[in-house]
Amino acid sequence: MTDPSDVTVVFPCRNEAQSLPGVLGAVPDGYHRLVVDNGSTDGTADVARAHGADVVAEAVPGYGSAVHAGVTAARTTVVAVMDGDGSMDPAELPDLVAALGAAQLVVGRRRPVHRSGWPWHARLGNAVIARRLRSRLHIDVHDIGAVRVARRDDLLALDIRDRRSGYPLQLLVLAARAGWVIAERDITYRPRTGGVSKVSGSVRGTVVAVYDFAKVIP
Ligand SMILES: Nc1nc2c(ncn2[C@@H]2O[C@H](COP(=O)(O)OP(=O)(O)O)[C@@H](O)[C@H]2O)c(=O)[nH]1
Ligand SMILES: [Mg+2]
Repeated sequence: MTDPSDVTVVFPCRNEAQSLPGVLGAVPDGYHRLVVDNGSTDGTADVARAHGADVVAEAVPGYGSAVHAGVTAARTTVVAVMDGDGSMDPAELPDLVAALGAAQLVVGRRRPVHRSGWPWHARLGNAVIARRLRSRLHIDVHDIGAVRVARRDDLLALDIRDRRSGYPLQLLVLAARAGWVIAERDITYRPRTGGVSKVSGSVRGTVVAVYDFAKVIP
């Protein structure tokens, strides 16, 4: 069993000051909280510190850039990566951490509990890509891994190079090629609890994501 003090939850955040108090407050006791801030202008870093998180500032923009900085900065054996927008519940993480015993990578399968919050084009794109991962790489996933739990050393050894939206997908592709055992667990998915979407809820974010995915899809 993993000791909670040996787990760091990495939250990539850009302008998530509204959601962070609730998110950080829901992190299970003992887990380290690490917020990676990418040029936020809404006080994200101060709010994060005030709610018990360590903060890493990353100068290079991009989701993958923030995640990589967080994984690198973590000092625990296990790292979990989760969005800081309130759409996911850190209280569900122990189930995923427990599944790491038999697997090298545990990914969350987002189960929406609300009609809004997950745009149809994002859901469709996600389903199409997951299907392709199942047929081409023979891994049993139904989501592209927006939430991930793994051992830090394993993750760094995979040498994921994508620094934008393609990071989660490239991680799955490289993990499958490396022969990792990949487990999937359901997680609840809600509309974000403040702020605005940077990826699937904006036209620019969607275009960038489709472009980034196309580069790493097998
Ligand atoms: N640090 C950092 N975080 C980011 C960046 N882009 C997105 N995020 C965070 O990644 C998570 C997912 O982004 P979000 O805007 O919710 O995308 P959506 O769920 O597709 O609408 C959120 O916690 C964002 O704050 C970025 O460039 N840098
Ligand atoms: Mg979101």
